[in-house]
Amino acid sequence: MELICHRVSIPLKTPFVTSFGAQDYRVALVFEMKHKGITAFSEAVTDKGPFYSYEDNTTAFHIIEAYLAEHISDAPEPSEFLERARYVKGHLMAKAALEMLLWDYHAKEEGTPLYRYIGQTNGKAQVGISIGMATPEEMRKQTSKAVEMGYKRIKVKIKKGREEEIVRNVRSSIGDFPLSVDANTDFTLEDTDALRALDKFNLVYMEQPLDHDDIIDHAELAKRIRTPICLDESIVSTDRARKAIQSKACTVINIKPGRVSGFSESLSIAKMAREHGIHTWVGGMLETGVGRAFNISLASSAYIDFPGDTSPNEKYFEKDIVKNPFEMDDGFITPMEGPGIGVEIDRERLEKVTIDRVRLL
Ligand code: OSB
Ligand code: MG
Repeated sequence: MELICHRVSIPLKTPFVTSFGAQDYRVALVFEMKHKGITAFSEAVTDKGPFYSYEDNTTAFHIIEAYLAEHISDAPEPSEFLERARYVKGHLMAKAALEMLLWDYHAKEEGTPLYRYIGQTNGKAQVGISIGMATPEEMRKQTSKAVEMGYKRIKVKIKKGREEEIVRNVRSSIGDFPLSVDANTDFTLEDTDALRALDKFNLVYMEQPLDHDDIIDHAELAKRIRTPICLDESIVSTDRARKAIQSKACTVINIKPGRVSGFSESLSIAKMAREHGIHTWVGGMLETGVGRAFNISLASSAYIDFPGDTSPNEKYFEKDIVKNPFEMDDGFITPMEGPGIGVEIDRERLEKVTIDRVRLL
């Protein structure tokens, strides 16, 4: 067994601005595992700093190196790895990176594309776009271009104090096209009036308005406003999703496999949500082609019913680390047909963007 962590830094085409800051590079941990003639890949969704959640690249690397890597040395099934890793509390993004590496490995071992390996599939993913904050002119331009390109839903980032101006501007640019907003935890219940003022824009949902680990206040907010609530940061497990659904804190869930300890938990959240009539979609974290391939495989699952934040690679990077980027056709992306995630690593490009590389096993 060989396990390598490549830390890469790739410039984004345009800086991505959210309520928690502006990002102009994607700094990612890409994992490569070689075992019994099979090479598997995965990517941690962490980035440079703990701004989306408390994990970042440094904590994820530390947890993986010190506590997790040894548990994949015999390439166990993903569920077996999670069982072995249960003694490590939290650090779900670190766990997800290795859990997904094992899904790619086992799908490749079977010679099956990951999107089929995980079970019932629609065969393709419905695609939406996540657009960062920018000047009003720029946001009008980007959102109307997204409609023309065939995206099935547009989400725009908002922050406290700019929410109404942003939504009014974008609404007037795209008419009644499906639109959502993502606050990335910028508000509190004291901002109820400001959030209620968005009701008139007929949003498909409002994503994570309140604190990153909150359920109770979201349930209260849901009673006070008409816009449906979608939870992202707050949903870290099936158990947390169950609590959110029971307390009526949300009617939509953004599933990011990299946030919830991987594919096993993602599928379990999606199945439970569908049983309760809760909508699900697959989010993104500006992943390279490696993480993107996982997201698109999951987004094509029959248990996912809403368009995700899974744009083609070219939205993010001039040149990705994969040779076979995704293309969008009529608002859909088809997962790769090769075994596992099906991406071919561009070794020359990977070499160029690598900051450092550590062999862990
Ligand atoms: O909250 O969904 C989010 C990007 C980085 C961190 C958090 C989020 C996002 C996005 C972009 O919205 C989704 C993507 O296009 O990858
Ligand atoms: Mg979000």
